[in-house]
Amino acid sequence: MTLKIYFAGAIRGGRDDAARYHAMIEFLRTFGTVLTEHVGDTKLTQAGDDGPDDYYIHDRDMAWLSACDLVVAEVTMPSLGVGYELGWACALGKPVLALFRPNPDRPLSAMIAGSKEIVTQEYATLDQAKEIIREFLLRKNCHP
Ligand code: 6K6
Repeated sequence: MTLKIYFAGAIRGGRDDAARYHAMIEFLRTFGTVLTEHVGDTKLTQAGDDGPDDYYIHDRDMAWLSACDLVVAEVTMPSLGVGYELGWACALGKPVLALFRPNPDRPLSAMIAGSKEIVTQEYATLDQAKEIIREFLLRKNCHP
């Protein structure tokens, strides 16, 4: 059965990291299906919309979150939506990897960094992020 991956990254929180999300999603696609590919769409703006309304987006994303095998999140750009998704992912018992680029001006929320359910890993380069993702997935017995 194909691995179902839920990738979370900021949308209304800010799109500065959209190209990074895109590259991570491309890498994750070598392991399985990424249910939330639109998060890495570099044409999707902070103000844009890809669904009829917010209720539709929320319910569709929650259905994908319930259906996924695991969650990978890029949490450097603070996002209420990503925080909400990670809280639900933990409540649903999904394995969660959170990738974070350290920045002295803006430390990661203690609710993510201090969660025992969330595996938080710091990285600097995309290659490092890919290696972290690969190790996390292999530990979950997921192979390319
Ligand atoms: C697109 C651009 C601006 O608003 C949108 C609405 N479209 C969304 N489509 C799909 N997923 C969304 C959307 N808005 C938020 N999400 C989910 O929340 C994604 O799965 C992201 O991981 C997360 C981003 O939350 P915010 O608070 O940064 O928007």
